[in-house]
Amino acid sequence: MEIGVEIGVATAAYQIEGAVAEDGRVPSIWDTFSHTPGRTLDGDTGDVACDHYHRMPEDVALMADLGVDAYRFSIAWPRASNLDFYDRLVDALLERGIAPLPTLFHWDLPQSIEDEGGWLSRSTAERFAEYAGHVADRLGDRVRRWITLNEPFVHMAQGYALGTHAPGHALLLGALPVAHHQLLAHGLAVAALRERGATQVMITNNCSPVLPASDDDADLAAAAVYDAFQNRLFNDPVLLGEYPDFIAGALGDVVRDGDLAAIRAPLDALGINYYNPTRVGAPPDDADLPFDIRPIEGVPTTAFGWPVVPSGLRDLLVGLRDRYGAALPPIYITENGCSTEDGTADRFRIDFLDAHLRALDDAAAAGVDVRGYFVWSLLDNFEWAEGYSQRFGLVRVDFETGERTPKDSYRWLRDSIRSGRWRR
Ligand code: IFM
Repeated sequence: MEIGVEIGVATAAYQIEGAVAEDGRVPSIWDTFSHTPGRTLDGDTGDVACDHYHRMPEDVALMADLGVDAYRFSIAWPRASNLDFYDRLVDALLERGIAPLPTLFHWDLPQSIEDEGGWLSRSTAERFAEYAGHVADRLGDRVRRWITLNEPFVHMAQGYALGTHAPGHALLLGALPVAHHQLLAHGLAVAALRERGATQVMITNNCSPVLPASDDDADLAAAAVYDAFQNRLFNDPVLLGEYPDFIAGALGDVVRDGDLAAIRAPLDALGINYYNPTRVGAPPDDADLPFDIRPIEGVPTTAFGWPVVPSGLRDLLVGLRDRYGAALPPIYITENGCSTEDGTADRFRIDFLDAHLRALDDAAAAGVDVRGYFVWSLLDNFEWAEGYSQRFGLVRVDFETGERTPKDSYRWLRDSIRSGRWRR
């Protein structure tokens, strides 16, 4: 099998760094949320996490030994006043021949910006573009590839619609302005990054093939609505310059003249995070939302209980190609992976990754332009509201001592990279 893609690993700042009060870092919404009783499992916080902030050289050495081409990490907006850590990280990666692929926003909004309205406020989009320019001013001599936002759908849905993530608002459909302001932030940041020499800019959307619960009209209609929220709300404006019809109507005058042109700034690639398909049916009469998520039966599940459907990755990518046609840029799978039980004998993860890489190969064979695949994640880490209970790493982390122990999947990936299996 020869899919010929760049192979990498992915992480995010709040999930691994720790050092939340060091070197000028200001509080983020995740500091506030995780320190609020009842918000995260067992009250876990990212205060220390994997202590990557102090153990970065060791983690870069792990990546070098793994043999990855690239490392997708995120820059903490709360560290904007002192980017020295990322300066050192970028240098360490380049010394080891690993291409840096930073994401500028992976959910850790500075609390001070949330206090002024967060993503409900249009001004946050402008502030994000300034921050993007500031980071590129510092790192842009060595970093030419950027991801603007990670999974803006999840940040809107869990952070502002359901309240299960920071900042913890439960506004249901009232959260929709968060989508537009994140998209506007993306568009303005693309311009700021290009002005500073960026050669590859993308956004990372998490997408999920939607499986209607039945052929009934009501289930089909609910599935189409869900598809519009998860798969089209953030892809249509970026790729086509328009919102799905009913969402455009709901957004009303949140969208101003010129916004969609900014949001549609040409992209060099689209980042896609894939974990599983979603089965959707019609909601009960008294439901708050216009769809109902149902379990997918008869397939294995991860430790998180997520269904394992590798063919969904191929179906998703072929579906995107069919939907967007020539408007679809090359694709990077910027996250794919699974949580497993604690331990280093993780045959489950090896089988998961192998099956998904085969599905990627199938998508490439079907004509989808796939350029990269990033495993989520290098390290076991802070899994948001689930705290440290869900382990996604190729490398086990002992959260008491910080000790790293490569798992079987790490050795499998290393061997498969060394064998040239994924090279053109
Ligand atoms: O840990 C998260 C990551 O932050 C975003 N994508 C999904 C991962 C697993 O839930």
